[in-house]
Amino acid sequence: MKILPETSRTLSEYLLLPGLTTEDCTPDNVDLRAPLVRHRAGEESWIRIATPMVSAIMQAVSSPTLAVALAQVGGLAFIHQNQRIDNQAADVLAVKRHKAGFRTSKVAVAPQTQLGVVARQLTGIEHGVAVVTETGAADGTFLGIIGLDDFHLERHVSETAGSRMRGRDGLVTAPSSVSLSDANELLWNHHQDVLPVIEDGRVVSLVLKRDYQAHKAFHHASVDSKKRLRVGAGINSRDFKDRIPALVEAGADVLCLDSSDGYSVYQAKVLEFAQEKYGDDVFVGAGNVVDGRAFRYLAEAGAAFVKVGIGGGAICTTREQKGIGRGQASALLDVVQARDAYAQETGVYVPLACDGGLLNDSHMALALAMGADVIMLGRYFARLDESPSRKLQIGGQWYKEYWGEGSRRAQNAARYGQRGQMLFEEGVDGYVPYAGSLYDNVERTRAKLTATMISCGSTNLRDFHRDAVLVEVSAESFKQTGAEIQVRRPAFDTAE
Ligand code: MZP
Repeated sequence: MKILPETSRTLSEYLLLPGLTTEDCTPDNVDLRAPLVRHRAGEESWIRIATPMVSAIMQAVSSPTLAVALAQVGGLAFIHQNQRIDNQAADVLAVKRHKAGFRTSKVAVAPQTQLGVVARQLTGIEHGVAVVTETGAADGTFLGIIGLDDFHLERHVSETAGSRMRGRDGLVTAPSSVSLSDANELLWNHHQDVLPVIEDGRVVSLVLKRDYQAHKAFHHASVDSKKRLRVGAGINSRDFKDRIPALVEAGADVLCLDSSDGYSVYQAKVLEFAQEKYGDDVFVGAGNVVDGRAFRYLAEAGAAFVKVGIGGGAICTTREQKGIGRGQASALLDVVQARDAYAQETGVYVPLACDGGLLNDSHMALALAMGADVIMLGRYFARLDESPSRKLQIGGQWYKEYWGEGSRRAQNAARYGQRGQMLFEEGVDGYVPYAGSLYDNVERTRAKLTATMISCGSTNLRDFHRDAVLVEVSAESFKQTGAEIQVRRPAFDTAE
């Protein structure tokens, strides 16, 4: 037994000191691009993303809809592996086949939904229309469209979506094979503001006239050499011999082992399999780890990137259940040191994803300053319209469901199984406050990260890693930060 001569510290225990802000440090000059997969140190990574944010490999987080939205704003989602291989491959394919100009993010309501509820659901939704379906779920049978212009809240207060919607019989729709230019043609010819694209009686996407007018372009989009959106996918160390080929075939850009504890020979075996079968054509990330030994083991086994973090996730109870974990800051600082030493020795840079327990945007800035290349987030994305979980109202507030992969609900035996079954839980099943659209949230987070880097005098993440100066925060400083004040709720929280 050995006890490390250090205290396990969280990200909240650090602050950044401002650096010299020069004329170069303008928002337009700040480059948030991050490497995602291993490469020669000092050179560019094969896969770089313009927004250093990736989504957690979780049922409640990474759906194709979220993956499309996140890739559009420059991040990357990892479609979760806690599902049948063919279903996961179909999710990956859906993202790779996504067509620009077709919005997959939809608000859906049932015909019996009260208009007051429809109005609240649409508040803050930039495109302002909801799909009416038989079940009220986005993939239910399509009945019509309803937007804020279709009703007057006071006049129609007691009416329902079904009574005010534009029914499917009166609407021009298009099949999923329609091209964007044909879709726009239909919109203009039929004086419609929205065109539902239908497959098997269900809406698969919407084309909006206002997108055409706004020439909506995603300047940071994560795209491959064929301009298709990029997407990642989770794998496990059990069915990898079947899952990896199916995901590669579907077009996944990068894979990642999904495990709470990645320091194992099982991960090395998966990496070896991928290396033997695909050489350098397939990238497989590994983890999670919390120290330099584990990083080196996975880097030497060929990991494309390594994920850092055990026990910090918002829904995680691993520390209570198994006594395993490490404060995210201590884990990250240790692994960053090992990553840099490995790069120095071998000339190979293995990027790091800081995964779990980031409670606010400043934690992302701190993690990037400490040396993380990208941030993996679960709770952050679960709160948004694009996540696959249900949105519901509790005590007048809107929430979205969020459950851990170690919870009974997820039944993720490949990640958490004890002898192939789940004998105890390592995660909880709960709700997180609803926070609106991914597009708005990521834009705001990007603005905050940019502002932090400007204050610290850095215009790119490499300089930020090198030049950031951090201090530990005393318990007294914590108290001061928490001075009692009744804070006015920000407008975007009260929108619902
Ligand atoms: P967070 O962003 O919600 O704080 O954390 C997300 C991360 O928590 C995931 O990427 C994963 O590593 C981890 N996770 C997922 N499920 C559990 C669990 O049930 C968990 N214990 O710890």
